[in-house]
Amino acid sequence: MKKVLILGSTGSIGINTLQIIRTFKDEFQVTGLTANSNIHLLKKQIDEFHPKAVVVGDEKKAEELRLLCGSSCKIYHGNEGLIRITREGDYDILVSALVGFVGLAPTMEGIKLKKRIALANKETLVTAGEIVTGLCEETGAELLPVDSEHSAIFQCLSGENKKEIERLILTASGGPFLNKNKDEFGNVTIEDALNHPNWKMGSKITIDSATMMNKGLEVIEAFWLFKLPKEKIDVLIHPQSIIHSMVQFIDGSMKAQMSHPDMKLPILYALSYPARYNYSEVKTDLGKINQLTFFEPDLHKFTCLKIAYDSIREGGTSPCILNAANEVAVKKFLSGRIKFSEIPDLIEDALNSVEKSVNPDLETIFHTDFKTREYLNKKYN
Ligand code: MN3
Repeated sequence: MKKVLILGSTGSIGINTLQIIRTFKDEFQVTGLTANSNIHLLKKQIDEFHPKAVVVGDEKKAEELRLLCGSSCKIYHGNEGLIRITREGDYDILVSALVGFVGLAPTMEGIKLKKRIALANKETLVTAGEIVTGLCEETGAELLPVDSEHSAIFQCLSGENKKEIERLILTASGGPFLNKNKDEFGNVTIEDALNHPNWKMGSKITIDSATMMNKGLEVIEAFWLFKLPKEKIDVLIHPQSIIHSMVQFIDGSMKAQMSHPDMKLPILYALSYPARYNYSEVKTDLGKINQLTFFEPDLHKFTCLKIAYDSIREGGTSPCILNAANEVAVKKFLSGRIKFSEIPDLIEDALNSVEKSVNPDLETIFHTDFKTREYLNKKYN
């Protein structure tokens, strides 16, 4: 029986992870859960899975939850609570599914303790890829990708020699605005942007899919996970989202991993690896899908993807600034303060204005993240 701690249990990845654990009750046991504000769902999860400890966003939420739960489990709160549960918690697998930069510090705690990390938090590798992968090598912690693209590449590379890889091809659905012209981007509404054609996800990542920043962040993650030169990581639009990514080898052969788009599959693989479990909930019938199409992304239209590529080329704290600026810009778009078309403008402004560092340590990364948010929040209040 593997013990599982889920950071972000009321989010989309967290809910799907619990669905998998519900199906494989004899294999996995939940020992810890965390949620930011949705304590009513967290209460239901506590009643069903009986974790030993949970974390909520702040003290007020912790008090509310104590009234609901009594003393059935330990309740911590805030960032200190996240550090405490990852440092002291009793677990084998850390499902790192918090949204945003806040996921970095608790994930590092799991790596220090040599746990298996089922990584769904993009920011961990985007902002601190060098430090995080270095620490994994040092401690022997396993980093298993939950994101469907990286899980696909990880599966395609099984049994292969890294020296024989020609290139990685991350597929992208293209999001809801694939067929819109760039000059229409100024008028798209929040509802339009939240309406993803293939994947049901949280609001931050859905907006990132609409701008294609999501794919940019994934290219940066792939660079750190698979340690290949940046030139060997390509993006291809594949609107059906059946092929989750591909690897091309030096002999010209390609491997692709396919399934109906459902996050439960990469989650299950990250939990069960190296085994595959018998699971029949998600059916893939290629006969019904009829056709798979592909085309090159338009970097002029999807400026965010181009900016992300540039930031990997620049390295250092550039991806950290990119990430923080994008988080701020998406928040401002979702609260109606800026237009969809202004998201890349804010990110470029931050990349041109916030002080950069070539070889950052963890402290510099936290400082740069803070400075980027401060800069944009002051300027675009
Ligand atoms: Mn993805």
